[in-house]
Amino acid sequence: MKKIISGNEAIALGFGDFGGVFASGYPGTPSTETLEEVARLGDVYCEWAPNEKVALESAIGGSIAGGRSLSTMKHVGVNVAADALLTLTYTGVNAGLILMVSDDPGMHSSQNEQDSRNYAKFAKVPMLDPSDSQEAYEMVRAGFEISEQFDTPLMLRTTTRISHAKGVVVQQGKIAPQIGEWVKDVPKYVMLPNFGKLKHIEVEARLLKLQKFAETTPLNRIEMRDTEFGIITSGVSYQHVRESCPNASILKLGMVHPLPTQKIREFAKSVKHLVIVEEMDAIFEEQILAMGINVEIGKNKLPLCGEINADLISAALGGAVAEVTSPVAGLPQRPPVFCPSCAHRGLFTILSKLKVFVSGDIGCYTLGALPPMSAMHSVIDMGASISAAHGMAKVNAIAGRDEKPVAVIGDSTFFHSGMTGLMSMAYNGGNALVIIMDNRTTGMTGGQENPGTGETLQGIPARQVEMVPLVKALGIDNVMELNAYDLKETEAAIKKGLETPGPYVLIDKNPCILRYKIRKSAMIVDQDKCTGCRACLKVACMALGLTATGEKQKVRVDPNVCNGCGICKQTCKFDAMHTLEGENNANL
Ligand SMILES: Cc1ncc(C[n+]2csc(CCOP(=O)(O)OP(=O)(O)O)c2C)c(N)n1
Repeated sequence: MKKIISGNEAIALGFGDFGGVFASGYPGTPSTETLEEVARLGDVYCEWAPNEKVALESAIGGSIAGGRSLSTMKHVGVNVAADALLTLTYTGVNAGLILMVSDDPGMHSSQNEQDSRNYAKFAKVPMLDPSDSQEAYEMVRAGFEISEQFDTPLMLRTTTRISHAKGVVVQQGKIAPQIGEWVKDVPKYVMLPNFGKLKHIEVEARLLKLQKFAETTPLNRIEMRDTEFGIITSGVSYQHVRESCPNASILKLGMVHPLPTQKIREFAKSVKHLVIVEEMDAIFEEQILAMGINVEIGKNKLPLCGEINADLISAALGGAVAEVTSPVAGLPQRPPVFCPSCAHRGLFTILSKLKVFVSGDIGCYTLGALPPMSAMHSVIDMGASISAAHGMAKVNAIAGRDEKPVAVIGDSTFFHSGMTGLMSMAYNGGNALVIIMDNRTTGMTGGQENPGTGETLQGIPARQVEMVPLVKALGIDNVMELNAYDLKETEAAIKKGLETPGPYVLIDKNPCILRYKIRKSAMIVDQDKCTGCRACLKVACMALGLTATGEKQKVRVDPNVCNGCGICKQTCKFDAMHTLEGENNANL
């Protein structure tokens, strides 16, 4: 059967078709849809984990118990799961185990630009790098086979363009899942030093075997054409190379770790100029240079940062570059803002007013760092808001500074890795105000379920973790609830939290408007009362605009965009804003 699907959908389909039994992941662009698609298959078990470490460890358990397992995450998720990965490489697997990781060159939706091929090298595990949906699908099968044949976890890497671009996939025959034995094997699975030492030797030997395999597998193929330029490439870069240099010879690497050194030598000898086209780090290039092979064009002409495209390759090879007209040329810049009637807006309106130092985190609320709010002053990684605020407070105390930092974190991020930071703050006598924006979803990545939503990935009712008892159990005595739609209440609560010595937690429990499809009637502006002072525009809502140009410009509301939260109304000193029914919708 033929389908036109994205790389993520193709991997999910492959998981269903090639004997997949257990899948666990944590959302993160561009990987998220993979697990959602596995859930849609209906007949394969899958679940969201609270973070990537848990996801990978659960998949390890699935593999040990004999089921082909998959763990999905974005590139930075591997940092979280790395502790498990770097020892999993020693234990190896029982049934095949694939760690799917999606990189984001160009940082379309990420906090850094990280090349996961480094992890394959670091963990000494094989990695496959598909260049379209068909390959993504087939590499699930190859991945399970390699994982089982070599007793190793395997990393299946995508990048944004492979994860999200659609292509034709021809489905192959379905392999029914076969669950293997669940055996007790202490030297294999108990990584005490005496077993670990032996396992390390096995890992090095396995790598040599994998390298031999890389020489002959059809995953790595030479396409001989004109011998003027020979290009070594993989993943989406292969597509850009085909587009920009249709006549060039190519060594297309489907298995990007370990490298087929013999094949590379032969290919290099057979062409006049050797070129390496790889996005982000010079992983191939460094290894090929270390083999004593001259690379004429590589990172000397192609960027280390951002995505590579056909024009960049063409320019690097001295070819004619077609003039590119940006599809957005001439359009006004529009920075991202909170959705209309998002509760985060209420919180940041006040944080901005109070001019406190906000130790931020990763989620929709990170938009609070942008103008006009400009009320977030550090964002590092998931969970860092609380631990960093704790460190700031300690140093502030040593320096004799009387300012209490504010940490802002979402529910999904709190469950992911904020809880341990809060526990540390309680344990170590910290002094920060922590605000948990519990919108009952993982909003930033599209509204996924999490342990606080009361539903599983499949939408089945589940045990719901309650935030207040959880925070108290972590050692926090001062826990208050907050309604971020009410600006006065929010300001008072934050001031109280800042004045009270010691850790103080505020929890806003307003649900995500988008995820829960909450619709309220729009505001209207009484044009007779509006003075055009623009105070309301400071809440940065895209539903607000100005009336026609002229001296007496006033504020207007776009009723198709406004969701009637009433935050703007609370900033109006002239009582010019009302809902259509004339009522205040502030408490949604
Ligand atoms: C280690 C890691 N995993 C996943 C992501 C992707 N990601 C960004 S924000 C976020 C969670 C956002 O949810 P929440 O904290 O509840 O805030 P909301 O967006 O709902 O306001 C996720 C999963 C990431 N940036 N880093």
